[in-house]
Order: sequence, then C-alpha cells, then structure tokens
Amino acid sequence: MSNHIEAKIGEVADVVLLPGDPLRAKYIAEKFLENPVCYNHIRNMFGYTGTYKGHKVSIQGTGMGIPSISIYAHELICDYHAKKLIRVGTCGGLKDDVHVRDVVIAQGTTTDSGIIVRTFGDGLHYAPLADFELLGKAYHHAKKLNIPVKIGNVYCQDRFYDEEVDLQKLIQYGCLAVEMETSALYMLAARYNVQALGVFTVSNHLFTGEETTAKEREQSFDNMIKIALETAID
Ligand code: GMP
Repeated sequence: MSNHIEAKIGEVADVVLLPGDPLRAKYIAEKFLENPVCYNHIRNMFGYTGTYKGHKVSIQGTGMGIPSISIYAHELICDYHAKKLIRVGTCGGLKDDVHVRDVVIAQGTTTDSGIIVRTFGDGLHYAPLADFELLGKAYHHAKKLNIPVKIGNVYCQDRFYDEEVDLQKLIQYGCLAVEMETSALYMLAARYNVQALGVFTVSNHLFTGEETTAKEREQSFDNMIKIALETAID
C-alpha cells in the first residue's frame, strides 16, 4: 500500500509498462496479458498484473506530465520494488522523416522541466538517458518483429500548449519527437538504480499535419506494446 497505489506488496511485478492513459492500461492488460487482475482503482489510475508468455508483468497508468508520472514511478520503484519500467505512450512528430504511426524510442531526452534545475541548480543540465541494456533489447526485438523504429533524442516538455519554445531549433539539433513524461522517468530510474525506457507511437505530427485512422493507430500502438513486452521479459 502506498499513497496513490492500493496494491499489496507482491501484487505488482518487477517489470511494469507505463501508459499515460489508464484506459490504455486496461486495453493492454486485457489484450496482451493472461489472467490480468486490476490492483489499483485510486483516482481511476488503473494498474493490472498478469502474465505474458509465463512472466509476471504489470501495466500501470501514469497520467499526463512529469508531476503525475513522477508519483507513480516513485511509488512503483520505492514501495513496490519495480526494477524495469517501460513507458509506452504517444508522442508528436517533430522531424519531417518521423511519420505518424512510427515507433520512436527515446535514447535520451531534452527537457525544459524545472525538475532538472531544482535537482542540480542553475547552470548544470543533467541528461536523462535510457537504460542501455533495455534500449539494445528493444532495438533487437523491433528488428526481429520487423517493426521499424527511430531512436534518438526526444523533447520532453512541461507545457502541452507552449507558445515560446523554439521547436525548429530542437529539430535542427536532432530531436525526433515531443512528449511529456520520459525525462522524469529516466531521472528517477537513475536515482534509484533501476532500468527505464520510453517507447512511443507517433500519434500526430506538429508540422506535416499527417492524419491517421483509428484502425491504423491501434495497429501501431499494438506494435509498440509488442516491442515493450518482449523487452520487458527478455
Ligand atoms: O496529449 C498529451 C499527452 O500525449 C502527453 O502525455 C504526451 O506525452 C503525449 N503527446 C502525444 N502527442 C503530443 C504532442 O504533440 N505534444 C505533447 N506535448 N505531448 C504529446
């Protein structure tokens, strides 16, 4: 039992997939896990544990943004002793060779979030990085599953509606996509010496206006989940 998760110790697996949307946690658990059991209802931030190919796996919703994912990641790591945390979310495409429905993996993140400044003080810009072992495994499983992935720097922003940020500059410096949680996940994982990875599907593109149907979105979402689950149990 912790502040925002009501599971008993032992009800959450060592490996946890983290979608932002709690209804996606339900979708993933019901579609991909055997015998999923819902262990959390607090704030409707559903969490499930079941098995995938015989391995115990949990799926926990995190909500949107760094403050929200920080609460769930902290409690999973510190109270439930989770060892591998894989965010499975959506992102907005930035570079023009990143397309809607692509799978993107954050090798590292760039952020405007106050968490960096507050943790290290002015002038020191910590670089939140993916766990290299998980990153390598995810790349390997994507290849094996024949799912193309783009791996690189992902911009993790605090404000969804941001009129000030210079996105063109971020693109010039190689940022592939934008989302809102992964810097905090990588930082917390580093702090507590556990493994973390962020895998996303591109749900929208900030410049090309590409669109996608619900069916196509589901297909690319499922591709991302397959990569994450194979990586989680490897
Ligand atoms: O809609 C916002 C949520 O989806 C956040 O949890 C983000 O991680 C993710 N997301 C998907 N597309 C975008 C986008 O274009 N911009 C931002 N800031 N977040 C996005």
